[in-house]
Amino acid sequence: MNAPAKLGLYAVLLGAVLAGSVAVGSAAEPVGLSNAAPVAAHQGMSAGGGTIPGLASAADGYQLHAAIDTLPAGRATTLEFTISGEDGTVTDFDIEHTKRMHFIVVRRDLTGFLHLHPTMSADGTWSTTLTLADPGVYRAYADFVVDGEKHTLGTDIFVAGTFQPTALPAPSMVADAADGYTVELDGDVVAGEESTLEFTIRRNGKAITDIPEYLGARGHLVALRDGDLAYLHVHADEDRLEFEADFPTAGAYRLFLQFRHGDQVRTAAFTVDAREASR
Ligand SMILES: [Cu+2]
Repeated sequence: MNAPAKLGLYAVLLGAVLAGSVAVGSAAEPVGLSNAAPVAAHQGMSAGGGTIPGLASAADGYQLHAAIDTLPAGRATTLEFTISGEDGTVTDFDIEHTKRMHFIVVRRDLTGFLHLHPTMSADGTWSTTLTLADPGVYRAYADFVVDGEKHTLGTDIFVAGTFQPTALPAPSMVADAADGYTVELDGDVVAGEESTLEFTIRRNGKAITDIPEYLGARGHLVALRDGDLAYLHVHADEDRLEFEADFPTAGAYRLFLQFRHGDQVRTAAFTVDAREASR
């Protein structure tokens, strides 16, 4: 598992195969999550060009180049990367949800979730400092918008050491978000059709309604498909923690909901099992 080139090729091939199968399975149905808010504000939420977001390091004419693919365990390290397009390194990114780049890192067993906002130098080099506490193979996603179109490119990062994979937690409608915070998920998750996901935040059992904006929304949701880590990233309805989700296939997904309360960003992780639509 420590040959980046092989993994990269595997991801590209897998992406191609999945894109093909989705195209056959539901011709008009884009893979992705759409927001409950008006569609105009969330253009590009579909797969874009038929590829499933996050599975490839190059798609739709753009490519992610990470300066390093190996990080030491438990030590803050600066990671640099660039995005290239047809005319070379891209420097002109659109602002999406108050940032020009959203960078998500998660270990391939769906633990250790990080959501970072790198800074860009004039030549288009993005950099962010991160600490990956535990050894293993991580997936990093660069989530950005250029000329109004959303792109999500992925690459693997290795952290050497003894890797202890964590089994995917069983599906649950309640997640612990530490410091007495719990989040309850309400919604019927059905593959291949729009599912509404609503979250209720409680602290010490009492419902909390004063959720301030975090990056221009009440909350952010990243959904990753178990098995291949296909990526879906959405933002909440302006007023409520509610999302419209389009899970492409039946099976398990890990959801990472982020919200801010008490001047701290908190993350609640859920396993959901998208069921087959009844026919
Ligand atoms: Cu972000």
